Amino acid sequence: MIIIGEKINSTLKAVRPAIESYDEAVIAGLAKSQAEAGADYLDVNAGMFNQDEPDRLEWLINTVQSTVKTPLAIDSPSPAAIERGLKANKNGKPIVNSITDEKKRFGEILPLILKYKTGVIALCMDDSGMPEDAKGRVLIARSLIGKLTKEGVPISDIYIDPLVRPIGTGPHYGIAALDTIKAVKSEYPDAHIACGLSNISFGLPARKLINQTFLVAAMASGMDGAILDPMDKKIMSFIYASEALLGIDDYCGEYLGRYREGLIEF
Ligand code: THG
Repeated sequence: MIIIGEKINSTLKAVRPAIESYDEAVIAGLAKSQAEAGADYLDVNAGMFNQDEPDRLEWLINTVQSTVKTPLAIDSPSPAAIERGLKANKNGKPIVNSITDEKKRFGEILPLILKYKTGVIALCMDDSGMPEDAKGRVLIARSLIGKLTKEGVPISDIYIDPLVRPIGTGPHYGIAALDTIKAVKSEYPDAHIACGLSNISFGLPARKLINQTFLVAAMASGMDGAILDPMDKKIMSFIYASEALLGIDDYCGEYLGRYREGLIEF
């Protein structure tokens, strides 16, 4: 599983004030703990700072890079903020989070992906919005993968986000995401999936139970990447157990290793 650590995000109540006050220790701490917990990428988001977003994002990235070498997922819909982030980047090949099939956004963000040769998370939405069902989402995934690869983006640099929406607001949202993952992964085995997991449980009690259960179903459907909290030992344990069960952890080597390190919790 490709783990994208979600904690350096200005929408989080505990994190926003640290960005507001340029508190390097808090951000560096989140970077270090997520990297040590097994994050492959660190998501960085300064979206709450509106017109100040490019400056704040640049500061976040410089702060992260002074602490860890983990590559970044630059989380913004704004081309100006994304480009500032890409210019500041020194931590290896980043992922742009995210592009969509909306005409304007696609046209503005594609040149950045090509210029900086980045990976890209592509959301299954277009100018008519977010399709309710998997059928509509898969059509958009196909359109995005077709256009991106035609422009020269390697398929293995594309991470399809199937859109995870709260099951509390629509009973079909779990299946819509799972069926999108299955269809995209069977049609494009070399593309990746990147899901924001915790949206699924928004508004419900015992959210972690829903997140964990959804994670297992999504991995069984072919999900190979997720944006989540890598410091959450239980969700990480579910990942290692699922990989062992799905035959993508040879002889349960990773599972056993994590167990010996005391990292398996249930
Ligand atoms: N897809 C893509 N990118 C994304 C998302 C997605 N980026 C943002 C988001 N969704 C994923 N990131 C987070 C970061 C933190 C939390 C959830 C998602 C989180 N939320 C708690 C909650 O909602 O209760 C805590 C809130 C708080 O403390 O303020 O921790 O889907 N491509």
